[in-house]
Amino acid sequence: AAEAVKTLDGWYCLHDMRTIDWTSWKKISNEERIEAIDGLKELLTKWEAVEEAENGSHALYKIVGQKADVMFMFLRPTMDELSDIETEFNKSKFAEFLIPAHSYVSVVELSQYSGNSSADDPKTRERLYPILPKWEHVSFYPMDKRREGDENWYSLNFKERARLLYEHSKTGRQYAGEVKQIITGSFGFDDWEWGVTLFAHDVLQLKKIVYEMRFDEVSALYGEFGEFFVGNHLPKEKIDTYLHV
Ligand code: 76R
Repeated sequence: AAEAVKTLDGWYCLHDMRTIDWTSWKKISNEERIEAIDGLKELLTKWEAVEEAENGSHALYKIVGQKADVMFMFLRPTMDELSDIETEFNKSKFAEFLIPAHSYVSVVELSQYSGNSSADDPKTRERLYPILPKWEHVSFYPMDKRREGDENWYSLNFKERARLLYEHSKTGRQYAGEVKQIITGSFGFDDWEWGVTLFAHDVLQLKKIVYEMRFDEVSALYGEFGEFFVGNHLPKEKIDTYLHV
């Protein structure tokens, strides 16, 4: 059998997408809306303190299109903390106006194809425990590696997979500074094998990198993709305007 690659695993990750029930949001009084918004901002302030202490990270994006309205991305040292966040958020006033749209559970993953990096190395630590960039745009999608007939990633030998991913990384590096990617593994956690979260200042770079990578042998032969979510950053200061009705 082919040999599994060793991985380094970092913070646990929850992508939580919600649709806003604007009809009921519009029906309540201004006071109630203020209460709900204040509650949301308090949670964000609490999460900011966690991020400040480097015990996790989070980001909030407005999803474009009908798949969802907002996406929270959370990173925490344990899966328990992710469920605590989810529960606390679900109990909040603001959550009364949200309809679950989608969620994805995974863990930040670095695969060790090109030599073993030490989990203590500061550069590696930065990648395993990343403070999410609050760049203007995000694209999130899950993916698998194909396991069909002659195109079976899981029966390729280690060297061949390492070669394919090395080629892949060369495409990736051309986007240095333009696109930041966080690969999270979700084997045993969710319906796909990996989550891909891409951040960009220029939204078009998200299209360009995903398109260009389709031509990399690894994606062309072995990439299978799920639903895509694209969004724009929603900083705390803009929440009032966003939720104003
Ligand atoms: O970890 C590293 O940076 C080393 C090289 C590397 C690996 C091992 C790398 C680099 N990736 C790796 C693994 Mn990647 N990546 C994706 C997608 O849309 C698509 O076609 C694929 C989605 C993007 C956009 C992307 C970007 N990568 C992986 C894996 C795990 C495979 C496994 O373990 O079997 C997946 C699923 C995956 C998918 N990758 C890079 C990028 C970018 C931008 C880089 C360069 C990073 C840098 O060097 O700064």
